[in-house]
Amino acid sequence: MKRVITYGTFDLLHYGHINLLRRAKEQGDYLIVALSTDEFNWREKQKKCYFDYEKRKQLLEAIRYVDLVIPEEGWGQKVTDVKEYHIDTFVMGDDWVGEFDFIEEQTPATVLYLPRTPEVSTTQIKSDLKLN
Ligand code: C2G
Repeated sequence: MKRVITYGTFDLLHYGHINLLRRAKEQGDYLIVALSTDEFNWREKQKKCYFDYEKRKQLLEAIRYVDLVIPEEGWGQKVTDVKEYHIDTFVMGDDWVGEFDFIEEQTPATVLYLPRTPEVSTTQIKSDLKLN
């Protein structure tokens, strides 16, 4: 069984996220999503989510491509996660290109950056909604 992991906030879930999750699942048989906790988002990304962690987790668990959702509580957990869950492929959108190459040096996993869906983002959705 080929195991894949990806990380993110996934607030205001949209088709860009779904495109990423679909392609991540195509890399294997089992997809784990490490979902940023509210505390991590605020402390490390200065992001205040519209939906809290439990709601964002509930939405992700309803997606056919997603097999398991675990909390992302800090930047430093990725190597441990990859080893603990016996991950074969670590996937992120290419806005992160290069940022996680160390995973290949420190674990047996392959790192794959996938093209983002260009025209949609949670930030854009929030800004558009303010205008209407
Ligand atoms: N994404 C995408 N296309 C978009 C928007 C997002 O492919 N239009 C991808 C991102 O590249 C990322 C994933 O969807 O791989 C989740 O996006 P975010 O929720 O914005 O995640 P981010 O805040 O970048 O957190 O430790 C890593 C961080 O937790 C990633």
